[in-house]
Amino acid sequence: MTSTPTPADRFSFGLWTVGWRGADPFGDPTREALDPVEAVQRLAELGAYGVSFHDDDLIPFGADEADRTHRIARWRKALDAAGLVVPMATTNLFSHPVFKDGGLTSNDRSVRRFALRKVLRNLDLAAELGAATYVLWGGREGSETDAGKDVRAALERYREAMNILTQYVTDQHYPIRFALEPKPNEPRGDILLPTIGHALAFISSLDRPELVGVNPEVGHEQMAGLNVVHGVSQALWQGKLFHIDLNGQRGPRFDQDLIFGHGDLLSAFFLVDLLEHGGYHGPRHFDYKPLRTEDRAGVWASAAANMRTYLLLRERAAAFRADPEVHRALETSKVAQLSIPTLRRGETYRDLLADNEFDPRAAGEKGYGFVELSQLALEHALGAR
Ligand SMILES: [Mn+2]
Repeated sequence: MTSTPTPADRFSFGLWTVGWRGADPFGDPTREALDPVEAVQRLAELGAYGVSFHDDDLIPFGADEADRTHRIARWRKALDAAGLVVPMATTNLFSHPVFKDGGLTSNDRSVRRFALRKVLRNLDLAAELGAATYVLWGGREGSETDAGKDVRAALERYREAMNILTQYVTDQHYPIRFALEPKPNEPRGDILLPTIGHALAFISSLDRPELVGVNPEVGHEQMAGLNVVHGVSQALWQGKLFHIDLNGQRGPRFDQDLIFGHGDLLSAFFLVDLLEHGGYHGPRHFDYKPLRTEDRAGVWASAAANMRTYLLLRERAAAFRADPEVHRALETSKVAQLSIPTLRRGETYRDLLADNEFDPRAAGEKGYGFVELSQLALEHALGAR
């Protein structure tokens, strides 16, 4: 059955996802800490191929050298035994109080220097574990008051940091690329690089833009009221979709990190269709939180649910693409015509200006048939066709 995940599907999970203990701003943890070794074993059993981590997920902040070495060796052994890879790594620059005004863009210069050292150190571990992508989610890079942050200076420091990091991986010959993860707010009132578009514009200002792309998260775009399929499409079009965080969200509200598909299901359907048919070959990475109401069994059920939902939607998207009725509806809607250049080969704007064959009244009267197409998609998504 295609809804049973295998490593060929390239599903990966953050250690912090299944390891989330359910603490929120109003309540204590509802689950015991999860051993990263158990996480690896269980995820492999469920059919995942990879696991990602923040430095602090694996090595507690401030751990001594011997403890660090021991924890890495123990985890590495578990990875090898389970046959899991580490496609992506990242840095925790948000939990410790030292990062309360940000890491790479803190107003305090000594904090910025400390944050950069923390990233550089974890880059060595990422390279050692074979991670191809290094994600930067700047959750604390922002402000609550516009009086307290010179945003232009903060962006300049962000750029300085990215230039140092890309210089470092180049000098070390690490085959690592960076992916910036946009988010509009939470935990800061406003976060820098709030959307995919902001991040793409920022990347174009860097010394080595080819080493930096984006890691869009479904819920983060939807928190901003944006269409994640459009954002991811633009990232793909610009060759910048280096990684993706799949999850669910119900519109603009706090970051829900629901199971993939458990928010806007139709958007999830179109996103899977885009990833499967749009040329994305990276990991299908889930960045979600198992509901706080669940016990350990519920955690593993939620991990399995993410993968199963993706596979079901993949199957539904393939059926949509294969349906002759859909082909006819796409034709009526002229969807493929958009890929044809507006001018003919060799044609100039002079030829264009001389073209007076067009009848705008007739063209204005004709419908595009998007309703039929949209309904066909919905029926395929529901498994009704
Ligand atoms: Mn999130």
